[in-house]
Amino acid sequence: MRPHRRAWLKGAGASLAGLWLAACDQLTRNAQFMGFIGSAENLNRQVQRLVTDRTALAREFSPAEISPDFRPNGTRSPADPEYVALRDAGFADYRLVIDGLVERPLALTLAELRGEPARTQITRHDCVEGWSSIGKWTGAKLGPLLDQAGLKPQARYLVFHCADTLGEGPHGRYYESIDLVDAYHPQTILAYEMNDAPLPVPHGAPVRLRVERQLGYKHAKYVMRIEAVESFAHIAGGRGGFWEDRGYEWYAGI
Ligand SMILES: Nc1nc2c(c(=O)[nH]1)N[C@H]1C(S)=C(S)[C@@H](COP(=O)(O)O)O[C@H]1N2
Ligand SMILES: [Mo]
Repeated sequence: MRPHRRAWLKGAGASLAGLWLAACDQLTRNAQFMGFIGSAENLNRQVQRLVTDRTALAREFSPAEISPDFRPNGTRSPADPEYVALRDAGFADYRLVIDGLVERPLALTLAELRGEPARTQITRHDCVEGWSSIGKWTGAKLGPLLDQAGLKPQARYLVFHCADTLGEGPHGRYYESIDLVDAYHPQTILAYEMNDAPLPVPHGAPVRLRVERQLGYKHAKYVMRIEAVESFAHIAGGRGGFWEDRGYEWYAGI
């Protein structure tokens, strides 16, 4: 048995070494997205990136598995006057703005967004509150949109500014942020359809983010503007999102 075991161990060792080499290579290629390891959370993120492949796809499901009662959560109908006016006009005046650290800022109508490279996926949404639902999403792939806008080299995060006010005080507007690894993930889309129908208001009409390797609160609904930034420290509470400003982790990878 011993030689076999030795051979197996050698093989296992070699493939493990290969894995680490691949991971290191991955890390170096992503180096421009990472910056300095300044905090425990950053370190955590680096370790996460070493041991898992962040470009791996989230599991996709069959049409039969779609939840008949996908739960809306958080804001279900924004009362903000600007949103109400857009909604009452059937979102004809809606423009998805992509600006900040980009060469060519975009302001897309819904029709234009629907003309962009798209993807459909059936995925499971996991909320930290302890429920999950499966839904079918169609939307514009975020990566090609960013390439159209032309990210400047300093851009490290995307901030999603939403239309709804969920909390009290000066930072009550919902917002979120993701890094460029998640932004360019093939399943990251700006969804305008849910279960083959236009995205309903409770789920974020007219456009919401689907970032399938992250927990529910990262999936910004009612997206009005995507701002490319070098840092989100100056935005609202400075922690990168509405719930992050209230104590949730910025990195909510699943
Ligand atoms: N603009 C906005 N986006 C949001 C929220 C919100 O309240 N406002 N809630 C978040 C949370 S906690 C979850 S679980 C999901 C809920 O998405 P759903 O309403 O489609 O189920 O949206 C996320 N995105
Ligand atoms: Mo959530």
